[in-house]
Amino acid sequence: MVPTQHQIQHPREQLTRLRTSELGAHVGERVRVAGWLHARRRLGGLTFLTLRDGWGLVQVVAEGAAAAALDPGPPAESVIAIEGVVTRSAQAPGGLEITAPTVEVIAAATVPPPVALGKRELKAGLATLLDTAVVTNRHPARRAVFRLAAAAMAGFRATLLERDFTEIQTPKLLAAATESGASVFPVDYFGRTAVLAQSPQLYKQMMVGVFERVFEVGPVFRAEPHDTTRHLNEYVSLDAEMGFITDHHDIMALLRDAVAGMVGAMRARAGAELDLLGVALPEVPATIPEITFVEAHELILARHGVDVRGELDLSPRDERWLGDWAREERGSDFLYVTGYPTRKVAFYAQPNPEHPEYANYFDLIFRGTEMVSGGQRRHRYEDYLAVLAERGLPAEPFAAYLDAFRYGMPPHGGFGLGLERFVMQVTGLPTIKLVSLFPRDLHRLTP
Ligand code: AMO
Repeated sequence: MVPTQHQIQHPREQLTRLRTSELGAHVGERVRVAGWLHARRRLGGLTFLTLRDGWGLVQVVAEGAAAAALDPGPPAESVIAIEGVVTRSAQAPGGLEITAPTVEVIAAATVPPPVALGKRELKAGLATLLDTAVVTNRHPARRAVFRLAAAAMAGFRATLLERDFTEIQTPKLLAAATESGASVFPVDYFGRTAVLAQSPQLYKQMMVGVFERVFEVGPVFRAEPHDTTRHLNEYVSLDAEMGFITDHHDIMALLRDAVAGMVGAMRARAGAELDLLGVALPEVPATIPEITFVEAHELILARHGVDVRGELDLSPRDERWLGDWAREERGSDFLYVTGYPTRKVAFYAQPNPEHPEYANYFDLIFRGTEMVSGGQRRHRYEDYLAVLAERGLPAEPFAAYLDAFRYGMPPHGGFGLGLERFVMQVTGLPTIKLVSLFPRDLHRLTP
């Protein structure tokens, strides 16, 4: 068996490194911890250090000569190891501290961090936070956001694996756009122009022909030149696609379970992070309320006196209003809007057989912001040829995709969920840029 990091014995040391999260079981023992020098302060003859590792923080108290030796001591963020006695202390954060310490500097920081990380709150403007993300992502409040995202991905995977979906990875370098020609990043591909995938859409559909049920967690790229609080130029898309469905309601039921799995995993795997951020998780109703696109327009007229009938989409303001209505009238943070105009949705969307001007398509609005799009797809070859011709789109770039339908595909559908949108809405952060480790936006290609 491969030993985990904390089981590896340091050759020169007698003590095994413990994680800060393990200290509660070692009160009264001499232990070794290692991590980053998070904060330091002097009080009377005492020096208090805070050590941060991948799991948490622990306070270290030195007195006498040991305290003097730490003045000034290594700079903040230096990597240090400490050996000392785990002691109960009502005043210490977490109720424990390490006393009688010896301090070993493993790697000294060469410059002070650009923003003081030792404070409870990170005091810096958005641009500074993002430009120095290599360091600011170390702060417990920033790290907590990314742990929540990781828990959400784990919950998504677990829910789909339980339902016998197969995880796939589809190509990100493509010959043509998958969503719309307007917002692709071109890439030089050995002298030809390739584009970065805007979604795994066409490939996840093809893979229904192989596995019936597939999902993917991966990056997608949108060249939208807007600087908004809800758009990134690279984001993580959680995609699923399933064969042999009756209509989009099968996909909406699946998505409901996936979101419940994501919320459940956040609670189970990131409880400390939720507490640290003061986040209240949403309840996912057993059945998420649904309103049709046409009803949504009527509702907006009745409640707000604004006539948006005839519009082909919902604006961010409309989504906000619908989110308020769902909370107030249905007690739900989530709302399905179904039946978007066929003219507006992608060519692969299946029209409603009874009202072909509306598609078997939906958006999921979460706390007033679109978080997911999905629906039933067309599955007959001749329907694709017809819709491409109708929209004046050439069939040639879609040749491989169309082959899937030529060789037989069942009724199917799926969805794409934006991970960062979801985590932004859960945490209530003011911009999606704070939910991406290293956001790619109009101005930022580094760090
Ligand atoms: P759509 O383009 O609506 O659908 O995207 C689905 C979800 O992805 C997120 N999203 C974004 N997040 C951050 N920055 C962006 N620029 C951005 N654009 C989209 C949103 C959105 O709801 N192929 C279809 C899905 C499907 O039908 O299966 C698609 O990509 O949360």
